[in-house]
Amino acid sequence: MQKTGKKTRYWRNKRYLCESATSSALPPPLTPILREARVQIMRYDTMELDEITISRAIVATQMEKLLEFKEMDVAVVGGGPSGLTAAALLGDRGFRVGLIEKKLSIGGGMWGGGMMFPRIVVQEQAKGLLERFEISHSPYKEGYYVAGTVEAVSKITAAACDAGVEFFNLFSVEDVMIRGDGRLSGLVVNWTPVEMTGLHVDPLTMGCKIAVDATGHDAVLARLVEKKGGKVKVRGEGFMWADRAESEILSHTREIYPGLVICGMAANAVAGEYRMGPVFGGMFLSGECAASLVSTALRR
Ligand code: 48F
Repeated sequence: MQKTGKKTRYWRNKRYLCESATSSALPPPLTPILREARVQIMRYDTMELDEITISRAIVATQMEKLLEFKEMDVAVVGGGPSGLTAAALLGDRGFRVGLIEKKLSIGGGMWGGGMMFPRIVVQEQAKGLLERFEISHSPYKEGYYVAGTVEAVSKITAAACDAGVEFFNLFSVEDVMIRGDGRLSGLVVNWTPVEMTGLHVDPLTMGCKIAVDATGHDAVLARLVEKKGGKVKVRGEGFMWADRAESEILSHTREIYPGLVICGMAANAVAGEYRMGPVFGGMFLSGECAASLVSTALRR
């Protein structure tokens, strides 16, 4: 007799269930599990979905969030490892934090690991943050830990969600608001597709008490302030020198302009510091450091 595997039986039952649910002929007797599944299908059959309600639900709730975050405590720009860490830790401390990310997905340079091998290396000093976000990691050599990029992005993002951080993806920051008091007080944003297509569409603004530039190698906010005459100098990043770049990053994580804290690779780019490649401990620690600086400034 031919043996039937678990998988084959599952699919045979599923096909039978679907066919019997739609067939007008009397089906053969159902097993208790199939009977229960069929009851569930019948129950959903009685619920009619309305397309307009679906659209209303999306537009109404998102508009509410947008209005709520028109004036936030902290705007973190860039959802890479440093921005995500800063946002999650600030949300945990009870601040209203919005994370603005120009791409569709959050995670920045973490997804790509090293040359598309989806692994990141984290050194001993940042092991505590891997543990805090419950990212599984294995030791490779003394002081070197390896983690999967998908898990790393997912777990820090989940921590940020749990901490109440609101995400505005596909939003591109194109300018900053600086008024007479010489303090950064908000961001000028537009839809990324508008930026990509070069359409002539005026942007909108989002107010914040403090902004974190976590835009990576481009150091977007710092460059904007520099370009428009704020007293900021972006020196541009140097060659690859992982040890030096990682050990100096915390000294470059600071408030570079009133209301603007810089972290992650952007901090090294502003300082003219070296780059480090796919070792990510410095990014996590810089995000943590930015969160402490912001929270001290806001509690002052
Ligand atoms: O580049 P990114 O991951 O920055 P990071 O947190 O980490 C750097 C590492 O990934 C890696 C490295 C370390 O080992 O060298 O490169 O410093 O994430 C920056 C995020 O900012 C977004 C961008 O899409 C990315 O997800 N971003 C850049 N410009 C804008 C922006 C903008 N104008 N508006 C909104 N988001």
